Amino acid sequence: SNNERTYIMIKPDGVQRGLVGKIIQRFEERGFKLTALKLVQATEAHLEQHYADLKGKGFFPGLIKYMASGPVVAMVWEGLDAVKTGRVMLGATNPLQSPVGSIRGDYCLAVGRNICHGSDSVESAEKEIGLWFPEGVNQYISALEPWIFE
Ligand code: DAT
Ligand code: MG
Repeated sequence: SNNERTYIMIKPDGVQRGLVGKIIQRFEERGFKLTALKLVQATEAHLEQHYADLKGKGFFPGLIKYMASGPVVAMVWEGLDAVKTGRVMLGATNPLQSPVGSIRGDYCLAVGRNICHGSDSVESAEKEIGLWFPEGVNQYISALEPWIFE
């Protein structure tokens, strides 16, 4: 649907490397609508909830430490097929397998420093949006909508 929502996050390395503007620009230019955004340093407990599905993996402790090491940019983007399209824009989990032109394929090299997160299904998007934005997101009409959708 035109108003599917996805949770996109710029990880601490993306913030430190000054890539916030470039990453946001890609979603804006593609035609997605920004409905929530904040810079937040998450607690380890919060990140363990976000990555609950990966608990038990060898890289889990390192992942949580890295994600808690600095502020992240938490965002909700809305638009046509936002979850799947967001993942395509991010690239593969391993940046070395990410096509040039994707965010990870253009800006990073290591799986453990892959600068961004995107929800992998509509169900996890809704769960992640609730976890990161318990206060709710913004609702507004984009003036561009009739130029982006039929
Ligand atoms: P994605 O972020 O593409 O959804 P995921 O949900 O499988 O990937 O894993 C979450 C994050 O954990 C991923 O962005 C980077 C880290 N990670 C995944 N596999 C890893 C591995 N084999 N070694 C180190 N970090 C890994
Ligand atoms: Mg994932």
